[in-house]
Formats: sequence, C-alpha cells, structure tokens
Amino acid sequence: MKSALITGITGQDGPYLAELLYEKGYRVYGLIQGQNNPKAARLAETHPYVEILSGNLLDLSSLMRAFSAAEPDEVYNLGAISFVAYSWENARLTTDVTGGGVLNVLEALRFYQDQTGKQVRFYQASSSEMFGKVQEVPQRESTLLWPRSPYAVAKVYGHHLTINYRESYGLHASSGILFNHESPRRGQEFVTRKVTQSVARISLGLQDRIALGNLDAERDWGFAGDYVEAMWLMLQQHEADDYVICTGESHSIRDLLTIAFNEVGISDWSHLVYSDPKFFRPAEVDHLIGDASKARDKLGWSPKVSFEQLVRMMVQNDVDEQSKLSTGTRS
Ligand code: NAP
Ligand code: G4F
Repeated sequence: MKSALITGITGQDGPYLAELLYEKGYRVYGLIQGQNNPKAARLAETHPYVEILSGNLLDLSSLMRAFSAAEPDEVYNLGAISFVAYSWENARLTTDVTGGGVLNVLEALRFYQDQTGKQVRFYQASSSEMFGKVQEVPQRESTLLWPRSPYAVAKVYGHHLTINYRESYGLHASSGILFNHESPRRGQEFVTRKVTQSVARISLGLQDRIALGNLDAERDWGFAGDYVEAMWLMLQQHEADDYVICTGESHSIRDLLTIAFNEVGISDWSHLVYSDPKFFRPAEVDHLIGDASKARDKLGWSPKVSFEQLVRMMVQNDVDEQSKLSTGTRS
C-alpha cells in the first residue's frame, strides 16, 4: 500500500486529492496546523480515512516528524497562504509560509531519504500567478515569470527551489503550474465563490448587492476536482518535470456574473453589483490564459468540467447551502 502525505489538507484542493488517492488505495496523511484547528474535526467527519498529523510549514522539525510518521512514497505540498490580496498586507508571513515552507518540506524530504534510503516523490503547488504581467499569450512552461504580488514572488521562489533540488540532488520533484481552479469547496474570499454565494443569497432575499473590485480581470478557470488528477499523474511519471495545468479558455469577472445570475433567473445584474475601491489590488494580473499541451501530450490529462458547468455547480451548491442556513437546518 502506497502512502501519501498532503500539506494543506484543510484547503480546497487537499480533500479532493485525498479522495482521489484513497480511491486508488493509498494510505493518506494530512498535515494540520494549530493547536485546536476547528477544520480538523470537520475533516475527521467528512474524510475519516485521512490520518491527521500536527505540523506547520514554518516548523522544520514538525515536518521531519510528519515524514517519520507517514513514511510517504509521495508528498504533495499544497499548504500555503494562498489569497493574493492578503499577501500585500502580510508580506513577511506569506513569504515565509508560501516560499520558505517549500524549503522546509524539501529539506525534511531530503533528510528522510538520507535516513531511510527510500525514494520519495514530491509535488509543488506552483501557480499561474507567477506569470503576472504576462510576457507571452498563452502562458506555457517556458514563459518568462513576472510576479505581481508578494504571494506570486513567494511562489516563484518555491518553483525555482523545486527545480533546483531536482537538479542538485536528483529528487523526483515536480511543479504543477496550476491556473485558477474552483469548486463548491472554494474559500469565500476568492472571487468565484464570493460571487456564487452572493448570487445565491440575493436570489433568496438574504442580500441586496455585491461589492467587487476589478470586473475586467480575466482568468483561465477550471474545476479543482479535475486538477488534482493532474497532480497525481505528474508523480506517476518516470521523470519529474513541470507542467502547466489549465483549460485554455479565459473569462472575465463579468462573464462569471452573467452565468451565475442567469442560473437563478436574473438576466440584468447591473443594479446588483457595485464597485468598492478596497477590492482593487496594488498591482493587478489582468489576463491569464494557459496552454496545457505538454500535460495533454505527456500525462494524457485534459479538463472535463467547462467554465459554465463549474459556475452553475457552484451556484446550485450555494443556493442549497444558503437555503438550509436561512431555515436553520445545518448541511
Ligand atoms: P487553500 O484553500 O488556501 O488552502 C491552503 C492550505 O494551506 C490550508 O489547508 C491551510 O491550512 C494550509 N496552510 C496555511 N498556512 C500553513 C502553515 N503555516 N502550515 C501548514 N499549513 C498551512 O488553497 P487551495 O486553493 O487548496 O490551493 C492549494 C495550493 O495550490 C496552494 O499552495 C495554492 O497557493 C496553490 N494554487 C492554488 C490555485 C487555485 O486556483 N486554487 C492555483 C494555483 C496554485 P488552514 O486551513 O489551517 O489555514
Ligand atoms: O479569485 P481571486 O482572488 O484569485 P487570484 O488572485 O487569481 O488567485 C487565485 O488563483 C491563483 C492562480 O492564478 C492562485 F495561485 C491563488 O492562490 C488563488 O487561488 O481573484 C481573481 C480576480 C483578480 O483579478 C481580482 O482582482 O478577481 C478580481 N476581483 C475583482 N473583485 C476580485 C474581487 N477578487 C476577489 N477575491 N474579491 C473581489 O471582490
């Protein structure tokens, strides 16, 4: 039985990846931070097969203990401070966790390999945010990186460190350069979920309007459930490598609003959305669109869920969730 260790198990992607690995017969370990993290109990309820280990990306010794306990064949480093807007307000913390955390995991992995002689495969959650002020359209693995936020700068550090450890120590270390991916489990601070939840609440009479920032930004949005399969496929290859994972389609926040409101029967949303300067960013990433040809050719990976299906799935989920909350029933 193979063993996998996932950092970031309480985020959006962690539970999807845990489900995939469990279905494939892995023993799944998840790293959880904090002395009484409320997400631990929720995870134990929804994913009882995940063996929870206590640890923090900032604490190398906790990671070394996690390696000893999990004896992993594969390690997926999904843990990060991942909200771009937050990274300007907490630049040091973001740098340490999202960037420095990668160094700690790689060092713990190297130590574990040296001690046990076991080969461990490593996945780093790199990001399309690294392309920032894009230097090529569409973006591919070879596109010059131009990060536009402390978060993106930290991700560039983790990305290059992963490549460097592969080249320096021969580690089986791969980076997935994932474009935005969403789901009903997406955090409420990100624009897709903020929109789908607000639209659900407006349709139920629980909210009047949505305050947003830049409606012209465009993203290549896919479904998280599709993207975790690409992570796993990368670690099944003989050679470690870096892969862009995306849909190859781009949409604006306006497109997102149109589909989301349409799902609840509202065709004109202009009076339901207003602009709030606090949601604009000091430096914006205007337009992301990727080219996943390498992943398609080498991994045999392609996305299954379209943007429209994704948004409708998220709105339906939020309508159900908000209806239950408003009538006092817990989901
Ligand atoms: P997410 O929902 O924000 O989850 C982040 C996870 O990291 C949470 O489990 C969080 O734990 C954990 N974490 C934060 N600080 C930590 C620390 N100091 N020590 C240990 N764990 C810590 O992110 P996601 O959307 O699942 O994304 C997974 C990864 O892919 C992230 O690295 C993200 O940057 C990257 N990525 C995401 C996307 C996307 O569109 N979703 C695209 C490209 C790359 P708590 O729950 O306890 O805070
Ligand atoms: O949903 P967002 O916050 O995601 P963003 O910044 O693209 O980052 C996400 O995807 C990255 C992959 O490219 C990940 F690496 C990262 O961890 C995260 O998962 O914002 C998307 C766009 C931005 O252009 C933002 O300015 O939506 C725009 N936006 C407009 N109004 C808003 C809002 N974003 C948020 N969060 N909230 C708003 O009110």
